[in-house]
Amino acid sequence: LASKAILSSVDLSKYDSEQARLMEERCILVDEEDRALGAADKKTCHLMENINKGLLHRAFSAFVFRPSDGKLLLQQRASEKITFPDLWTNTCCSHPLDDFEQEKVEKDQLGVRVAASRKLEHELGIPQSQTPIDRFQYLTRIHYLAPSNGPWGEHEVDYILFLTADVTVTPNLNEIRDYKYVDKHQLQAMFEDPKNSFTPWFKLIARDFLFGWWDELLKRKDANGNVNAKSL
Ligand code: DMA
Ligand code: MN
Repeated sequence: LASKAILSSVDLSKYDSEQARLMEERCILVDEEDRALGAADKKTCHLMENINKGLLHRAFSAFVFRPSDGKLLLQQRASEKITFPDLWTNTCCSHPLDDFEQEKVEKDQLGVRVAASRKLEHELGIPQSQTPIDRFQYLTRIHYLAPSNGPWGEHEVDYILFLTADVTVTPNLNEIRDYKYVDKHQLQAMFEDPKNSFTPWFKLIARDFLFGWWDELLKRKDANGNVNAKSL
């Protein structure tokens, strides 16, 4: 599959320069069983032209919940994002990178945990000390494909990670426009309001998994009455 991917001539100069630079990151290519096959740059991985030939890479979707009330932290993607700009989505998504040795480690999902902690800091300014990698709860991985705007799209094996933690958010405005904490009813109301648009993976995860897991999370409270994803 990797050998069939072509280096496309799509011109990134009309996009935000920082987001264009980040397209040089190297994603981990995988097969449908999530076996690592090598690496390719983020631009190559996110062109529908290559995705339609079967190019698939590894990703994570992190969901951060506030311990005191179990609310989920959402973000709205910045207009500068090349793929899926301006859409509301879960706390943070990105890719473990071939650029970092630790992020390639598969044992106990170490690679995606390390990547999640790194990107929660990069996108939301959450200090990594507030997102220790052993506190992420791995739930499952999903294989999905979704076109975005223009030539872009996603085709990923996506690891779903929950973290219940008090976090300090200092948004990186090149990555996120807005953020908010919601309970289940507030999220449901957001989904029902046609003024809001959401990423396809967040809609899929919400429909198939999130609401059920969230109920479980809210049932598991520690002695202080705080919810705790670690016990799921
Ligand atoms: C990619 O997210 C990962 C998923 C699960 C869609 P992203 O586009 O936010 O990645 P990045 O922030 O690295 O551009
Ligand atoms: Mn991706």
